[in-house]
Amino acid sequence: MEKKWWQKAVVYQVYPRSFQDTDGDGIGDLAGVIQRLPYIKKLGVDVIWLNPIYKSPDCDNGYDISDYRAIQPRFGTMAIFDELLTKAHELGLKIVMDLVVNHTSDQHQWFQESKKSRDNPYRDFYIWRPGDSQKKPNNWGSYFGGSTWDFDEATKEYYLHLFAKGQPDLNWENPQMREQIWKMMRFWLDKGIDGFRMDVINLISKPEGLPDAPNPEQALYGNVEPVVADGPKVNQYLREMNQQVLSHYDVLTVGEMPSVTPEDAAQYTNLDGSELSMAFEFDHVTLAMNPDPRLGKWNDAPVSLVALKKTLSKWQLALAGKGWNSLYWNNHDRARAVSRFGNDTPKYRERSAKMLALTLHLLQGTPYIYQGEELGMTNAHFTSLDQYQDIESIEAYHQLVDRAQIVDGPTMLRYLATEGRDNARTPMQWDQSSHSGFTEGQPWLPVNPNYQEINAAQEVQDPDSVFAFYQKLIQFRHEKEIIVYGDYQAVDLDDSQAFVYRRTYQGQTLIVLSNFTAQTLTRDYQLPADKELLISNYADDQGPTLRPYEAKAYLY
Ligand code: TEU
Repeated sequence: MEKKWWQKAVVYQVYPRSFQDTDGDGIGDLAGVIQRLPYIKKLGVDVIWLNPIYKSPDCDNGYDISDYRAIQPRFGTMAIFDELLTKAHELGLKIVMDLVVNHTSDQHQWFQESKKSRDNPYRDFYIWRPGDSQKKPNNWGSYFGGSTWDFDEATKEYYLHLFAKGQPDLNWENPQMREQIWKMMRFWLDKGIDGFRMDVINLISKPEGLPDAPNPEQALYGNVEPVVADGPKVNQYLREMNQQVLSHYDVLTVGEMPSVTPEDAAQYTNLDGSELSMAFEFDHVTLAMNPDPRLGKWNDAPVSLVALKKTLSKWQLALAGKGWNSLYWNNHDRARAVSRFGNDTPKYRERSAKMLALTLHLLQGTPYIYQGEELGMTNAHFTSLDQYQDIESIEAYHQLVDRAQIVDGPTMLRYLATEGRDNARTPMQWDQSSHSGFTEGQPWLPVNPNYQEINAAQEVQDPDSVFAFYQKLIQFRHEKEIIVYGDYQAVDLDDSQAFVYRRTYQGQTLIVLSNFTAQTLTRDYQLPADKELLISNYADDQGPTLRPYEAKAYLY
Protein backbone atom coordinates (compact mmCIF):
# COMPACT_ATOMS: atom_id res chain seq x y z
CA MET A 1 0.00 0.00 0.00
CA GLU A 2 1.41 3.33 -1.04
CA LYS A 3 1.71 5.54 2.01
CA LYS A 4 0.02 8.93 1.88
CA TRP A 5 0.87 11.99 3.93
CA TRP A 6 -2.66 12.26 5.28
CA GLN A 7 -2.54 8.77 6.76
CA LYS A 8 -0.23 9.96 9.50
CA ALA A 9 -1.72 13.41 9.83
CA VAL A 10 -3.91 14.80 12.60
CA VAL A 11 -6.56 17.36 11.65
CA TYR A 12 -7.80 20.24 13.79
CA GLN A 13 -11.26 21.52 12.95
CA VAL A 14 -11.79 25.27 13.28
CA TYR A 15 -15.33 26.60 13.38
CA PRO A 16 -14.38 30.19 12.53
CA ARG A 17 -17.57 31.75 13.87
CA SER A 18 -16.73 30.57 17.39
CA PHE A 19 -12.94 30.52 17.35
CA GLN A 20 -11.55 34.04 17.81
CA ASP A 21 -13.13 37.42 17.13
CA THR A 22 -10.78 40.32 16.40
CA ASP A 23 -13.14 43.14 15.40
CA GLY A 24 -15.57 43.09 18.31
CA ASP A 25 -18.69 42.08 16.38
CA GLY A 26 -19.05 38.95 18.53
CA ILE A 27 -18.41 36.64 15.58
CA GLY A 28 -15.09 34.93 15.05
CA ASP A 29 -13.11 35.85 11.92
CA LEU A 30 -10.16 34.87 9.76
CA ALA A 31 -7.86 37.39 11.42
CA GLY A 32 -8.70 35.51 14.61
CA VAL A 33 -7.60 32.23 13.06
CA ILE A 34 -4.32 33.88 12.00
CA GLN A 35 -3.85 35.17 15.54
CA ARG A 36 -4.29 31.68 16.96
CA LEU A 37 -2.13 29.77 14.48
CA PRO A 38 0.70 29.48 17.01
CA TYR A 39 -1.72 27.79 19.42
CA ILE A 40 -2.74 25.26 16.79
CA LYS A 41 0.90 24.70 15.91
CA LYS A 42 1.72 24.14 19.56
CA LEU A 43 -0.89 21.41 19.76
CA GLY A 44 1.12 19.65 17.07
CA VAL A 45 -1.50 18.92 14.41
CA ASP A 46 -0.73 18.88 10.69
CA VAL A 47 -3.90 20.15 9.07
CA ILE A 48 -6.62 22.69 9.77
CA TRP A 49 -10.12 22.11 8.40
CA LEU A 50 -12.07 25.34 8.20
CA ASN A 51 -15.85 25.23 8.28
CA PRO A 52 -17.42 27.32 5.48
CA ILE A 53 -16.06 30.85 5.24
CA TYR A 54 -17.73 31.75 1.94
CA LYS A 55 -20.26 34.47 1.30
CA SER A 56 -23.57 33.34 2.76
CA PRO A 57 -26.87 34.71 4.08
CA ASP A 58 -26.20 32.38 7.02
CA CYS A 59 -29.50 30.57 7.39
CA ASP A 60 -27.39 27.52 8.32
CA ASN A 61 -24.17 29.09 9.60
CA GLY A 62 -22.46 29.27 6.23
CA TYR A 63 -23.66 25.94 4.80
CA ASP A 64 -25.84 28.04 2.49
CA ILE A 65 -23.31 29.55 0.11
CA SER A 66 -24.24 32.44 -2.16
CA ASP A 67 -20.78 32.89 -3.72
CA TYR A 68 -18.21 30.11 -3.74
CA ARG A 69 -15.39 32.45 -4.67
CA ALA A 70 -15.95 35.20 -2.11
CA ILE A 71 -15.22 35.36 1.61
CA GLN A 72 -18.05 36.08 4.03
CA PRO A 73 -17.50 39.79 4.79
CA ARG A 74 -17.97 39.23 8.55
CA PHE A 75 -15.09 36.75 8.41
CA GLY A 76 -12.76 38.98 6.40
CA THR A 77 -11.55 39.40 2.83
CA MET A 78 -9.81 37.29 0.23
CA ALA A 79 -6.59 39.13 1.10
CA ILE A 80 -6.89 37.98 4.71
CA PHE A 81 -7.64 34.46 3.56
CA ASP A 82 -4.50 34.50 1.40
CA GLU A 83 -2.51 35.73 4.37
CA LEU A 84 -3.94 32.93 6.51
CA LEU A 85 -2.96 30.35 3.91
CA THR A 86 0.57 31.73 3.61
CA LYS A 87 1.11 31.96 7.35
CA ALA A 88 -0.28 28.49 7.96
CA HIS A 89 2.02 27.07 5.29
CA GLU A 90 4.98 28.88 6.81
CA LEU A 91 4.25 27.07 10.05
CA GLY A 92 3.92 23.74 8.23
CA LEU A 93 0.15 23.62 8.68
CA LYS A 94 -2.07 22.61 5.78
CA ILE A 95 -5.51 24.07 5.14
CA VAL A 96 -8.55 22.03 4.13
CA MET A 97 -11.70 23.91 3.11
CA ASP A 98 -15.33 22.89 3.39
CA LEU A 99 -16.88 22.10 0.02
CA VAL A 100 -20.67 22.41 0.11
CA VAL A 101 -21.96 21.28 -3.26
CA ASN A 102 -25.06 19.24 -2.54
CA HIS A 103 -26.82 22.60 -2.38
CA THR A 104 -26.20 26.33 -2.63
CA SER A 105 -27.95 29.24 -1.00
CA ASP A 106 -31.17 30.42 -2.64
CA GLN A 107 -29.31 33.73 -2.95
CA HIS A 108 -26.66 32.18 -5.20
CA GLN A 109 -26.67 33.75 -8.65
CA TRP A 110 -27.35 30.34 -10.22
CA PHE A 111 -30.55 29.94 -8.23
CA GLN A 112 -31.59 33.54 -8.82
CA GLU A 113 -31.34 32.81 -12.55
CA SER A 114 -32.87 29.36 -12.23
CA LYS A 115 -36.08 30.63 -10.71
CA LYS A 116 -36.57 33.38 -13.31
CA SER A 117 -38.23 31.17 -15.88
CA ARG A 118 -38.59 27.53 -16.88
CA ASP A 119 -36.36 28.08 -19.90
CA ASN A 120 -33.59 29.98 -18.17
CA PRO A 121 -30.17 28.43 -18.95
CA TYR A 122 -29.68 27.84 -15.21
CA ARG A 123 -33.10 26.23 -14.68
CA ASP A 124 -31.61 22.79 -14.81
CA PHE A 125 -28.85 23.58 -12.29
CA TYR A 126 -31.45 22.74 -9.62
CA ILE A 127 -34.15 20.14 -9.18
CA TRP A 128 -37.57 21.48 -10.23
CA ARG A 129 -40.73 19.38 -10.40
CA PRO A 130 -44.33 20.14 -11.31
CA GLY A 131 -47.06 20.11 -8.68
CA ASP A 132 -49.69 22.35 -7.20
CA SER A 133 -50.64 23.65 -3.79
CA GLN A 134 -52.42 20.35 -3.07
CA LYS A 135 -49.86 17.95 -4.41
CA LYS A 136 -46.13 18.03 -3.71
CA PRO A 137 -43.80 16.03 -6.01
CA ASN A 138 -43.26 13.43 -3.27
CA ASN A 139 -43.45 12.85 0.50
CA TRP A 140 -39.84 13.68 1.42
CA GLY A 141 -39.23 15.43 4.75
CA SER A 142 -36.38 17.90 5.08
CA TYR A 143 -33.55 17.47 7.58
CA PHE A 144 -34.61 20.71 9.18
CA GLY A 145 -38.35 19.99 9.33
CA GLY A 146 -41.23 20.35 6.89
CA SER A 147 -41.32 19.21 3.27
CA THR A 148 -38.21 19.16 1.07
CA TRP A 149 -40.28 20.97 -1.59
CA ASP A 150 -40.95 24.66 -1.82
CA PHE A 151 -43.38 26.10 -4.35
CA ASP A 152 -42.19 28.95 -6.50
CA GLU A 153 -45.14 31.19 -7.41
CA ALA A 154 -43.48 32.82 -10.41
CA THR A 155 -42.80 29.65 -12.41
CA LYS A 156 -45.39 27.43 -10.70
CA GLU A 157 -43.05 24.57 -9.88
CA TYR A 158 -41.50 23.09 -6.77
CA TYR A 159 -37.74 23.06 -6.08
CA LEU A 160 -36.02 20.46 -3.90
CA HIS A 161 -34.16 21.30 -0.69
CA LEU A 162 -33.03 18.43 1.53
CA PHE A 163 -32.02 20.97 4.18
CA ALA A 164 -33.47 24.47 4.73
CA LYS A 165 -35.65 26.32 2.25
CA GLY A 166 -32.68 28.58 1.67
CA GLN A 167 -30.54 25.60 0.58
CA PRO A 168 -31.83 24.39 -2.84
CA ASP A 169 -30.24 21.12 -4.01
CA LEU A 170 -28.02 21.24 -7.07
CA ASN A 171 -28.84 18.97 -9.98
CA TRP A 172 -25.79 16.74 -10.41
CA GLU A 173 -27.29 15.17 -13.53
CA ASN A 174 -26.41 18.39 -15.34
CA PRO A 175 -22.88 18.28 -16.84
CA GLN A 176 -22.68 22.09 -17.14
CA MET A 177 -23.38 22.38 -13.44
CA ARG A 178 -20.66 19.84 -12.64
CA GLU A 179 -18.22 21.71 -14.86
CA GLN A 180 -18.84 24.87 -12.82
CA ILE A 181 -18.11 22.95 -9.62
CA TRP A 182 -14.84 21.60 -11.04
CA LYS A 183 -13.78 25.12 -12.02
CA MET A 184 -14.58 26.45 -8.59
CA MET A 185 -12.60 23.64 -6.93
CA ARG A 186 -9.59 24.39 -9.16
CA PHE A 187 -9.84 28.06 -8.19
CA TRP A 188 -9.23 27.14 -4.53
CA LEU A 189 -6.70 24.40 -5.19
CA ASP A 190 -4.70 26.72 -7.45
CA LYS A 191 -4.46 29.12 -4.54
CA GLY A 192 -2.67 26.31 -2.74
CA ILE A 193 -5.22 24.87 -0.34
CA ASP A 194 -4.56 21.29 0.69
CA GLY A 195 -7.90 19.59 0.33
CA PHE A 196 -11.63 19.56 0.91
CA ARG A 197 -14.07 18.28 3.49
CA MET A 198 -17.11 17.56 1.37
CA ASP A 199 -20.45 18.29 2.95
CA VAL A 200 -23.08 15.50 2.65
CA ILE A 201 -21.34 14.36 -0.52
CA ASN A 202 -23.07 10.97 -0.60
CA LEU A 203 -26.44 12.71 -1.02
CA ILE A 204 -25.67 14.32 -4.41
CA SER A 205 -27.12 11.62 -6.66
CA LYS A 206 -30.88 11.46 -6.26
CA PRO A 207 -32.67 8.24 -7.20
CA GLU A 208 -34.34 7.95 -10.59
CA GLY A 209 -37.92 9.19 -10.46
CA LEU A 210 -37.57 10.60 -6.91
CA PRO A 211 -39.76 7.88 -5.32
CA ASP A 212 -41.56 8.40 -2.01
CA ALA A 213 -39.56 7.76 1.15
CA PRO A 214 -40.47 5.14 3.76
CA ASN A 215 -42.93 6.45 6.31
CA PRO A 216 -43.96 3.48 8.48
CA GLU A 217 -45.35 5.52 11.33
CA GLN A 218 -47.46 7.67 9.00
CA ALA A 219 -45.66 10.83 10.02
CA LEU A 220 -46.28 14.02 8.09
CA TYR A 221 -43.25 13.32 5.88
CA GLY A 222 -41.16 10.32 4.83
CA ASN A 223 -37.61 9.75 6.01
CA VAL A 224 -35.50 10.97 3.13
CA GLU A 225 -32.02 9.79 4.06
CA PRO A 226 -32.35 6.12 3.06
CA VAL A 227 -33.61 7.11 -0.40
CA VAL A 228 -31.04 9.81 -1.16
CA ALA A 229 -27.88 8.45 0.49
CA ASP A 230 -25.40 6.64 -1.76
CA GLY A 231 -27.51 7.20 -4.86
CA PRO A 232 -27.04 5.48 -8.22
CA LYS A 233 -24.44 7.83 -9.73
CA VAL A 234 -22.53 9.07 -6.71
CA ASN A 235 -19.40 7.00 -7.42
CA GLN A 236 -19.48 8.07 -11.04
CA TYR A 237 -19.61 11.75 -10.04
CA LEU A 238 -16.82 11.34 -7.51
CA ARG A 239 -14.60 9.58 -10.05
CA GLU A 240 -15.27 12.37 -12.53
CA MET A 241 -14.40 14.92 -9.85
CA ASN A 242 -11.25 12.97 -9.14
CA GLN A 243 -10.19 12.78 -12.78
CA GLN A 244 -11.12 16.35 -13.60
CA VAL A 245 -9.77 17.98 -10.47
CA LEU A 246 -8.43 16.09 -7.46
CA SER A 247 -5.92 13.81 -9.18
CA HIS A 248 -3.99 16.89 -10.34
CA TYR A 249 -3.21 17.91 -6.76
CA ASP A 250 -1.80 16.14 -3.70
CA VAL A 251 -4.73 16.65 -1.38
CA LEU A 252 -6.66 15.28 1.57
CA THR A 253 -10.32 14.76 0.79
CA VAL A 254 -12.89 13.65 3.32
CA GLY A 255 -16.50 13.03 2.40
CA GLU A 256 -19.13 13.64 5.03
CA MET A 257 -21.51 10.73 4.48
CA PRO A 258 -24.68 10.34 6.55
CA SER A 259 -25.73 6.69 6.94
CA VAL A 260 -22.88 5.37 4.78
CA THR A 261 -22.16 1.66 5.24
CA PRO A 262 -18.63 0.29 5.67
CA GLU A 263 -18.99 -1.53 2.34
CA ASP A 264 -19.81 1.67 0.49
CA ALA A 265 -17.11 3.58 2.36
CA ALA A 266 -14.51 1.03 1.27
CA GLN A 267 -15.38 1.99 -2.30
CA TYR A 268 -15.51 5.77 -1.70
CA THR A 269 -12.12 5.70 0.05
CA ASN A 270 -10.53 2.87 -1.88
CA LEU A 271 -6.78 2.92 -1.80
CA ASP A 272 -6.33 3.22 -5.56
CA GLY A 273 -7.18 6.90 -4.96
CA SER A 274 -9.91 6.99 -7.60
CA GLU A 275 -12.45 8.72 -5.36
CA LEU A 276 -11.74 10.25 -1.92
CA SER A 277 -9.09 9.87 0.79
CA MET A 278 -11.53 9.10 3.59
CA ALA A 279 -15.09 9.46 4.85
CA PHE A 280 -16.91 10.62 7.94
CA GLU A 281 -19.28 7.84 8.91
CA PHE A 282 -22.18 8.49 11.31
CA ASP A 283 -22.70 5.05 12.90
CA HIS A 284 -20.75 5.62 16.10
CA VAL A 285 -22.27 9.03 16.80
CA THR A 286 -25.88 8.00 16.20
CA LEU A 287 -26.06 5.01 18.53
CA ALA A 288 -28.40 6.62 21.02
CA MET A 289 -31.58 7.31 19.09
CA ASN A 290 -35.03 7.95 20.48
CA PRO A 291 -37.11 4.74 20.58
CA ASP A 292 -39.90 6.81 19.01
CA PRO A 293 -38.65 7.09 15.42
CA ARG A 294 -40.48 10.38 14.95
CA LEU A 295 -38.03 11.91 17.43
CA GLY A 296 -34.99 10.49 15.66
CA LYS A 297 -31.75 11.90 17.06
CA TRP A 298 -33.53 13.74 19.89
CA ASN A 299 -32.93 11.73 23.06
CA ASP A 300 -30.98 11.80 26.29
CA ALA A 301 -30.27 8.10 26.71
CA PRO A 302 -26.74 7.03 27.59
CA VAL A 303 -24.65 5.57 24.79
CA SER A 304 -24.10 1.82 25.18
CA LEU A 305 -20.39 1.03 25.37
CA VAL A 306 -20.85 -2.40 23.82
CA ALA A 307 -22.63 -0.83 20.84
CA LEU A 308 -19.92 1.81 20.56
CA LYS A 309 -17.15 -0.79 20.62
CA LYS A 310 -18.89 -3.00 18.09
CA THR A 311 -19.47 -0.08 15.77
CA LEU A 312 -15.94 1.29 15.90
CA SER A 313 -14.52 -2.23 15.57
CA LYS A 314 -16.70 -2.94 12.56
CA TRP A 315 -15.33 0.18 10.83
CA GLN A 316 -11.74 -0.61 11.78
CA LEU A 317 -11.98 -4.08 10.28
CA ALA A 318 -14.08 -3.23 7.24
CA LEU A 319 -11.69 -0.63 5.89
CA ALA A 320 -8.43 -2.37 6.83
CA GLY A 321 -6.33 -2.72 3.69
CA LYS A 322 -9.22 -1.43 1.55
CA GLY A 323 -9.95 2.18 2.43
CA TRP A 324 -9.15 4.66 5.16
CA ASN A 325 -11.02 5.68 8.32
CA SER A 326 -11.43 9.12 9.75
CA LEU A 327 -11.64 9.16 13.54
CA TYR A 328 -13.75 11.66 15.43
CA TRP A 329 -15.85 12.14 18.54
CA ASN A 330 -16.81 15.70 17.84
CA ASN A 331 -17.59 18.23 15.20
CA HIS A 332 -19.76 21.33 14.85
CA ASP A 333 -22.91 19.15 14.53
CA ARG A 334 -22.44 16.99 17.59
CA ALA A 335 -22.60 17.23 21.35
CA ARG A 336 -19.28 17.60 23.15
CA ALA A 337 -17.55 14.23 23.52
CA VAL A 338 -16.78 14.53 27.22
CA SER A 339 -20.47 15.23 27.89
CA ARG A 340 -21.83 12.54 25.56
CA PHE A 341 -19.34 9.67 25.94
CA GLY A 342 -17.44 10.62 29.08
CA ASN A 343 -18.37 12.35 32.31
CA ASP A 344 -18.36 16.15 32.43
CA THR A 345 -18.75 16.56 36.19
CA PRO A 346 -15.79 18.41 37.76
CA LYS A 347 -14.62 15.20 39.41
CA TYR A 348 -14.16 13.20 36.22
CA ARG A 349 -14.10 15.68 33.37
CA GLU A 350 -10.37 15.81 32.76
CA ARG A 351 -9.83 12.14 33.35
CA SER A 352 -12.62 11.07 31.02
CA ALA A 353 -11.67 13.61 28.33
CA LYS A 354 -8.19 12.11 28.28
CA MET A 355 -9.62 8.60 28.27
CA LEU A 356 -11.71 9.40 25.20
CA ALA A 357 -8.73 11.00 23.47
CA LEU A 358 -6.56 7.97 24.08
CA THR A 359 -9.23 5.52 22.96
CA LEU A 360 -9.77 7.31 19.65
CA HIS A 361 -6.24 8.43 18.82
CA LEU A 362 -4.71 4.98 18.94
CA LEU A 363 -7.13 3.55 16.38
CA GLN A 364 -6.30 3.26 12.69
CA GLY A 365 -7.34 6.27 10.65
CA THR A 366 -6.87 10.01 10.55
CA PRO A 367 -7.97 11.68 13.80
CA TYR A 368 -9.95 14.92 13.80
CA ILE A 369 -9.94 17.18 16.84
CA TYR A 370 -12.76 19.70 17.03
CA GLN A 371 -11.79 23.06 18.56
CA GLY A 372 -12.03 22.98 22.35
CA GLU A 373 -12.04 19.18 22.49
CA GLU A 374 -8.34 19.41 23.31
CA LEU A 375 -9.32 21.41 26.40
CA GLY A 376 -12.09 19.04 27.45
CA MET A 377 -14.76 21.65 26.72
CA THR A 378 -18.26 20.49 27.72
CA ASN A 379 -21.82 20.81 26.46
CA ALA A 380 -23.46 24.21 26.88
CA HIS A 381 -26.14 22.98 29.30
CA PHE A 382 -28.63 25.54 27.96
CA THR A 383 -32.02 25.46 29.70
CA SER A 384 -34.25 27.59 27.47
CA LEU A 385 -34.98 27.68 23.76
CA ASP A 386 -33.98 31.31 23.38
CA GLN A 387 -30.37 30.42 24.16
CA TYR A 388 -30.20 28.42 20.91
CA GLN A 389 -29.31 29.80 17.50
CA ASP A 390 -29.14 26.54 15.53
CA ILE A 391 -31.78 26.20 12.83
CA GLU A 392 -31.99 22.44 13.33
CA SER A 393 -32.62 22.64 17.10
CA ILE A 394 -35.10 25.50 16.86
CA GLU A 395 -37.06 23.94 13.99
CA ALA A 396 -37.12 20.57 15.73
CA TYR A 397 -38.51 22.13 18.91
CA HIS A 398 -41.30 23.93 17.05
CA GLN A 399 -42.11 20.89 14.97
CA LEU A 400 -42.13 18.28 17.74
CA VAL A 401 -43.40 20.32 20.69
CA ASP A 402 -45.62 23.04 19.20
CA ARG A 403 -47.01 21.54 16.02
CA ALA A 404 -46.96 17.73 16.25
CA GLN A 405 -47.10 17.69 20.09
CA ILE A 406 -45.15 14.45 20.26
CA VAL A 407 -43.08 15.55 23.22
CA ASP A 408 -43.43 18.17 25.98
CA GLY A 409 -41.28 21.29 26.16
CA PRO A 410 -39.10 20.41 29.20
CA THR A 411 -38.31 16.97 27.76
CA MET A 412 -37.38 18.43 24.40
CA LEU A 413 -35.13 20.98 26.12
CA ARG A 414 -33.36 18.06 27.79
CA TYR A 415 -32.90 16.44 24.40
CA LEU A 416 -31.53 19.65 22.92
CA ALA A 417 -29.13 19.99 25.85
CA THR A 418 -27.93 16.44 25.16
CA GLU A 419 -27.74 16.37 21.36
CA GLY A 420 -28.19 19.92 20.04
CA ARG A 421 -25.55 21.28 17.67
CA ASP A 422 -25.02 24.50 19.60
CA ASN A 423 -23.32 22.45 22.33
CA ALA A 424 -20.30 22.36 20.07
CA ARG A 425 -20.65 25.93 18.87
CA THR A 426 -20.24 27.95 22.05
CA PRO A 427 -17.18 30.19 21.78
CA MET A 428 -13.69 28.83 22.25
CA GLN A 429 -12.49 29.22 25.84
CA TRP A 430 -9.16 31.00 25.61
CA ASP A 431 -8.64 32.51 29.05
CA GLN A 432 -10.35 33.96 32.14
CA SER A 433 -10.96 37.43 30.73
CA SER A 434 -14.48 38.51 29.84
CA HIS A 435 -16.24 36.30 27.26
CA SER A 436 -13.32 33.89 27.68
CA GLY A 437 -11.07 36.06 25.52
CA PHE A 438 -13.16 35.17 22.48
CA THR A 439 -14.48 38.66 21.81
CA GLU A 440 -14.59 42.17 23.18
CA GLY A 441 -18.16 42.48 21.95
CA GLN A 442 -21.28 40.42 22.63
CA PRO A 443 -20.66 36.81 21.57
CA TRP A 444 -23.13 35.50 18.96
CA LEU A 445 -23.75 32.45 21.17
CA PRO A 446 -23.29 32.49 24.96
CA VAL A 447 -19.88 31.49 26.30
CA ASN A 448 -20.03 28.49 28.60
CA PRO A 449 -19.67 29.90 32.15
CA ASN A 450 -17.21 27.12 32.98
CA TYR A 451 -14.51 29.03 31.04
CA GLN A 452 -13.18 30.17 34.41
CA GLU A 453 -12.04 26.57 35.04
CA ILE A 454 -11.67 25.31 31.48
CA ASN A 455 -9.52 27.48 29.23
CA ALA A 456 -6.50 27.33 26.96
CA ALA A 457 -4.34 29.78 28.92
CA GLN A 458 -4.27 27.45 31.91
CA GLU A 459 -3.96 24.25 29.97
CA VAL A 460 -1.06 25.17 27.71
CA GLN A 461 1.16 25.77 30.68
CA ASP A 462 0.03 22.72 32.67
CA PRO A 463 1.98 19.55 31.76
CA ASP A 464 -0.87 17.46 33.15
CA SER A 465 -3.71 19.11 31.21
CA VAL A 466 -6.04 17.61 28.63
CA PHE A 467 -4.22 19.79 26.09
CA ALA A 468 -0.85 18.30 27.06
CA PHE A 469 -2.35 14.82 26.76
CA TYR A 470 -3.50 15.54 23.19
CA GLN A 471 -0.04 16.89 22.38
CA LYS A 472 1.47 13.57 23.44
CA LEU A 473 -1.00 11.49 21.46
CA ILE A 474 -0.37 13.55 18.32
CA GLN A 475 3.36 13.23 18.75
CA PHE A 476 3.10 9.44 19.19
CA ARG A 477 1.16 9.16 15.95
CA HIS A 478 3.94 11.00 14.16
CA GLU A 479 6.63 8.83 15.71
CA LYS A 480 5.16 5.36 15.89
CA GLU A 481 4.20 3.55 12.73
CA ILE A 482 2.23 0.97 14.70
CA ILE A 483 -0.36 3.64 15.47
CA VAL A 484 -0.70 4.59 11.83
CA TYR A 485 -0.42 1.23 10.11
CA GLY A 486 -0.91 -1.48 12.75
CA ASP A 487 -3.69 -4.06 12.42
CA TYR A 488 -6.64 -3.73 14.77
CA GLN A 489 -8.12 -6.39 16.98
CA ALA A 490 -10.80 -5.84 19.65
CA VAL A 491 -10.55 -7.62 23.02
CA ASP A 492 -13.78 -8.80 24.67
CA LEU A 493 -16.38 -6.86 22.74
CA ASP A 494 -19.07 -7.77 25.25
CA ASP A 495 -17.38 -6.11 28.22
CA SER A 496 -19.76 -3.21 28.91
CA GLN A 497 -17.31 -1.22 31.05
CA ALA A 498 -13.88 -1.35 29.44
CA PHE A 499 -12.85 -0.74 25.85
CA VAL A 500 -9.73 -2.75 25.10
CA TYR A 501 -8.04 -3.32 21.76
CA ARG A 502 -4.72 -4.39 20.31
CA ARG A 503 -2.77 -3.02 17.40
CA THR A 504 -0.04 -5.17 15.88
CA TYR A 505 2.70 -4.24 13.45
CA GLN A 506 6.02 -5.81 12.49
CA GLY A 507 6.13 -8.09 15.52
CA GLN A 508 5.13 -5.37 17.98
CA THR A 509 1.88 -5.06 19.95
CA LEU A 510 0.20 -1.97 21.30
CA ILE A 511 -2.61 -2.64 23.76
CA VAL A 512 -5.05 0.08 24.68
CA LEU A 513 -7.17 -0.18 27.84
CA SER A 514 -9.89 2.31 28.67
CA ASN A 515 -12.30 2.29 31.55
CA PHE A 516 -15.49 4.03 30.45
CA THR A 517 -17.01 4.02 33.95
CA ALA A 518 -16.57 5.70 37.34
CA GLN A 519 -15.98 2.28 38.93
CA THR A 520 -12.71 0.51 39.53
CA LEU A 521 -12.36 -2.56 37.31
CA THR A 522 -10.00 -5.47 37.51
CA ARG A 523 -9.37 -7.48 34.40
CA ASP A 524 -6.70 -9.94 33.41
CA TYR A 525 -5.46 -9.38 29.89
CA GLN A 526 -2.40 -11.63 30.40
CA LEU A 527 0.02 -8.86 29.60
CA PRO A 528 3.69 -9.75 29.39
CA ALA A 529 6.04 -8.55 32.12
CA ASP A 530 8.43 -6.71 29.80
CA LYS A 531 5.93 -4.18 28.51
CA GLU A 532 6.48 -0.45 28.25
CA LEU A 533 3.80 1.93 29.49
CA LEU A 534 3.47 4.34 26.59
CA ILE A 535 0.92 6.72 28.04
CA SER A 536 -1.63 6.85 30.86
CA ASN A 537 -4.04 9.36 32.35
CA TYR A 538 -3.01 8.43 35.91
CA ALA A 539 0.34 9.25 37.51
CA ASP A 540 1.08 5.67 38.54
CA ASP A 541 0.33 2.26 37.10
CA GLN A 542 -1.62 -0.41 38.95
CA GLY A 543 -1.34 -3.07 36.28
CA PRO A 544 -4.59 -5.00 35.83
CA THR A 545 -6.60 -2.53 37.91
CA LEU A 546 -8.38 0.19 35.96
CA ARG A 547 -9.42 3.09 38.17
CA PRO A 548 -12.36 5.40 37.23
CA TYR A 549 -11.95 6.51 33.62
CA GLU A 550 -8.39 5.23 33.59
CA ALA A 551 -6.90 4.79 30.14
CA LYS A 552 -3.46 3.57 29.22
CA ALA A 553 -1.51 1.93 26.45
CA TYR A 554 1.39 -0.52 26.62
CA LEU A 555 3.85 -1.49 23.94
CA TYR A 556 5.45 -4.92 23.84
O1 TEU B 1 -24.41 18.03 8.05
C1 TEU B 1 -25.13 17.00 7.48
C2 TEU B 1 -25.89 16.08 8.35
O2 TEU B 1 -26.38 15.10 7.85
C3 TEU B 1 -26.13 16.26 9.79
O3 TEU B 1 -25.06 16.30 10.60
C4 TEU B 1 -27.17 17.33 10.01
O4 TEU B 1 -26.69 18.62 9.92
C5 TEU B 1 -27.88 17.17 11.31
O5 TEU B 1 -27.01 17.38 12.37
C6 TEU B 1 -28.62 15.89 11.36
O6 TEU B 1 -29.24 15.73 12.57
C7 TEU B 1 -23.77 18.92 7.19
C8 TEU B 1 -23.10 20.02 7.97
O7 TEU B 1 -22.07 19.48 8.75
C9 TEU B 1 -24.14 20.76 8.75
O8 TEU B 1 -23.59 21.71 9.61
C10 TEU B 1 -25.09 21.38 7.77
O9 TEU B 1 -26.15 21.97 8.45
C11 TEU B 1 -25.65 20.37 6.77
O10 TEU B 1 -24.65 19.50 6.25
C12 TEU B 1 -26.25 21.08 5.59
O11 TEU B 1 -25.25 21.67 4.80
